[in-house]
Amino acid sequence: MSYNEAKKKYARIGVDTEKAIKDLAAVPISMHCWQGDDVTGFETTGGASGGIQTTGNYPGKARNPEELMQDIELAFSLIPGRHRVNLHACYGIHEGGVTDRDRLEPRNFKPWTDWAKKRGVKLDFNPTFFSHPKASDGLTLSSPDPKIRAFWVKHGIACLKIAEYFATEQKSPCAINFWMPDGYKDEPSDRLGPRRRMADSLDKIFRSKYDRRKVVALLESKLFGIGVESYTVCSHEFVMGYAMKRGILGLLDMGHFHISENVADKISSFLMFFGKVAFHISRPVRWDSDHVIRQNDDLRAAAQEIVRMGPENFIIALDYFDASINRVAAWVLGMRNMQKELLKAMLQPAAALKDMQDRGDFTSQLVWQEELKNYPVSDVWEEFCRRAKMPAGEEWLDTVKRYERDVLGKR
Ligand code: RNT
Ligand code: ZN
Repeated sequence: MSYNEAKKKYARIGVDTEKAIKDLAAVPISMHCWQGDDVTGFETTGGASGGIQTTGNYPGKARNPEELMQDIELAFSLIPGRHRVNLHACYGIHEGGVTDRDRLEPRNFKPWTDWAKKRGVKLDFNPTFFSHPKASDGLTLSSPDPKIRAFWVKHGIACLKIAEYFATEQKSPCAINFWMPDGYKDEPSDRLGPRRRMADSLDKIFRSKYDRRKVVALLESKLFGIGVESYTVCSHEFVMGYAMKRGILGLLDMGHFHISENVADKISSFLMFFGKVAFHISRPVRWDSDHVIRQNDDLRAAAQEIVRMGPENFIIALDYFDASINRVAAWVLGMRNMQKELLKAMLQPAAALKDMQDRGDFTSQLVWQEELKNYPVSDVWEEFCRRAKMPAGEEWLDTVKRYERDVLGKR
């Protein structure tokens, strides 16, 4: 079917494909720099630690800022639309010795802002509370040791300043996400103490001077991690309560809940009480494995909620790290999958479906939900890509393969 036929078919059910194409082009997705090098960063050569883990050793990973920037550029050349890059504090760029996390400064990120300006991308940020000797027992802001807490409080404050610097440089807000791995492997004897210490440390960080119009602070919850199977300080309830009370935003990561929980169902409640929802789009397979996102039911459900509630009310960031496949392909595939699911949701007759629900016509609702799955989404996607001058189908992989041969393979 051609785009024009698809357009007519959608028009018959009250869906405007032109509007969908325009709307999709306006949704920025924050692409996580850490897929490019298995969450290694530029401080040490060790890999990620602290409840997260990459598996695989596919050749060609980025070893320095130049390589990472080059790989991101290639990925962006195959992804329609204007997107953002999400940096972690461990991706600071150091000259003449590594500046420790508590003393990081905007200057450690100047090459990133220079690069971002040149490429026309905006940056988001994350403090890094893991892969560090002072987090080797998995405790940071909730540690019983006041010196350890003080160190990480300084890190949090330093990162707020860096996020503010990004916002100033890019003349638009920067989202900064706080995720702390803190927790215990086995049943703790005190669940309250660590949570009190965590809240107190976070208070110290968020009471520091930063411009709340420029910096959008997020707090990410988690159910468990490797080595912290029994207790995670920043659980969902802790995050909901803290964020609500202190006027910051909670962040939902799709891999941080019980595997049978429907994360998409949480969105509407978050939106009601926070006004905005921040998301880490990920894919857990049996555990928080951070696989590359696929066009599966979970992603479909999340994208539908995002579209129904207005993408402008969301901070959409990807969070996965697969080291067993080409890392640039992992980015491109995940970003395009997110966009495809958003497009599918934008091509639904939302008002009609809602009306079926309200009328109690669940037969029609079920039939329509299924029939819509076979509507010609791909023709609209192809048109979207054609207008953005981007490859519409799997031919993008040829470019990545060529890059693998000519660039990644020589690393
Ligand atoms: C870990 C969290 C966190 C990290 C990134 C690297 O479980 O999901 O968001 O993946 O900060
Ligand atoms: Zn996450």
